[in-house]
Amino acid sequence: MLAVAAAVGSGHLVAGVVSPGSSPYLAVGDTVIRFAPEWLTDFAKTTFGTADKSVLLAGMAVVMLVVAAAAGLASRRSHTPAVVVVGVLGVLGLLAVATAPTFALLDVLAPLASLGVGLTVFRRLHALALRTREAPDEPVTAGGVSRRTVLIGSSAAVGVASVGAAVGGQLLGRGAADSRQAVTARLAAARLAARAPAIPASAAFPQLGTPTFLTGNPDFYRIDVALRIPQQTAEQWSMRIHGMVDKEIVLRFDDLFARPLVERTITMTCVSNPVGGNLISTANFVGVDLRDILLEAGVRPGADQLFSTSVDGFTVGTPTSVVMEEGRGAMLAIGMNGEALPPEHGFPVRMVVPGLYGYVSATKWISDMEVTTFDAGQSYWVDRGWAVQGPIKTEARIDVPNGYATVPAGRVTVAGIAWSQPTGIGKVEVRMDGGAWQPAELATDVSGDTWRMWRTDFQLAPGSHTVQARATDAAGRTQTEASADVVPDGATGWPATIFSVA
Ligand SMILES: Nc1nc2c(c(=O)[nH]1)N[C@H]1C(S)=C(S)[C@@H](COP(=O)(O)O)O[C@H]1N2
Ligand SMILES: [Mo]
Repeated sequence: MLAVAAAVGSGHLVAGVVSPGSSPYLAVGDTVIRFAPEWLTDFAKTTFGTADKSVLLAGMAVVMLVVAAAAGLASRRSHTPAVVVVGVLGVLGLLAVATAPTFALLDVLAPLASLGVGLTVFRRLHALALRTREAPDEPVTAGGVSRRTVLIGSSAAVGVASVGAAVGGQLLGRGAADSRQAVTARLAAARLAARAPAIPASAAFPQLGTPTFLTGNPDFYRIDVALRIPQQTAEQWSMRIHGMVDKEIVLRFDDLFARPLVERTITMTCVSNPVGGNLISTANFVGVDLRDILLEAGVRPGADQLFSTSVDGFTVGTPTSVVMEEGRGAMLAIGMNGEALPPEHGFPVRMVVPGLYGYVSATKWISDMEVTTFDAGQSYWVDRGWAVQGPIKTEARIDVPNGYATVPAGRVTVAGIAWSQPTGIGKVEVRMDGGAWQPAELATDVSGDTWRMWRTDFQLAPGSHTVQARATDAAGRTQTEASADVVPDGATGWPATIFSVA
């Protein structure tokens, strides 16, 4: 039991230093919640309310102590049963951390520390206990302290250190989480200069198997090269705008709140999204207009690149002309779907520019912006061979039927999404087995900056079928049939799905 406590405590401590979300104990709890059946999470919510997570964590502690006690009793002679149990618990912690949606590479440190400490503490205490059982009163120090006293003292020390480590980890990791909670409360109380219009129910039909219009924060696609999720507080945040400007500006978090806060519904897309891929999501972002801030700074002529840097060192080069376009809606965002930005999506501040792929526009954990030229420096992904300009390409995706699904003969619904930010979708056409293109029914339009759902029906006989789709933007430009890989500037081609009718 002491070994398990030491494992949990040390993991929590290391996580507090590296990244609080990587605490193996908390990660296992989150994993249980993620994979729990809906009836169980509903039951927990109605029974325990907001204490549901604490109840789960306490329950986990009880289960672990019972398992540890049993393993201890089974290890009165050989250390094997307990080593296996501590090892399995440690590996579960590691798996929970590694599969978390918030995982970043250095997150492995906490569960590895946990595993190492758990095994070491067990082996040491177990060996000491075995020797004590043979000769409890044998003096082991010059002062005549008995082996039994050493065992009791060591056990007490491990117990105290475990609790201390857990508390320490909790205190160390609290800053950013508390700050984020405060920002969420502040956003809820803030009077926005402009709210995003409510999403009409007719803008989506998730019951068909297409996405909900707004993507929940935990489901929002995530792409970054961060080794750990930066743990900055809003109070620590600042961003300097400098370079080819008339006047340098240093923004602090409160300065953002002092400006008009606007809410915009924006579909973000990753350049690495293959045809048919899911690196695309939609959220209501709250933030300030980046164009207005740059107008105040006074961008000098010729400065065609906004070179932004994240606290993790990642860099992004955004075309100045796009950000300065009137009505484009480029923003420094602080809110996402009614809360502060989640840590993994850039808390406290990120950039969002409608119509540009994320790698040239969506700097998370932003900390600096140099107004410069494209000739003067290359951003992270441009340096690695990706295109300098990253406008989002018009694409359609088929969501139903699933590839290789078998559906009943008769009327078959084909449905999906299409996007062409910031222009918007004007038409989606679908064809079956190379036949004539037929227009799909489009869901209610929300904005050119967002995706648009589409659906249509076909009368189908049994056999194998191939359905294709193509989107046309609101300006009448149809997506190209030419299929291209994601490198260097985004995938193209008509999506196709092969399925069976039985
Ligand atoms: N700091 C930082 N910001 C980043 C990235 C990154 O690796 N690090 N990736 C970019 C890429 S490629 C994309 S597609 C978007 C993804 O944002 P999301 O993870 O919030 O969906 O963030 C962009 N901003
Ligand atoms: Mo991306």
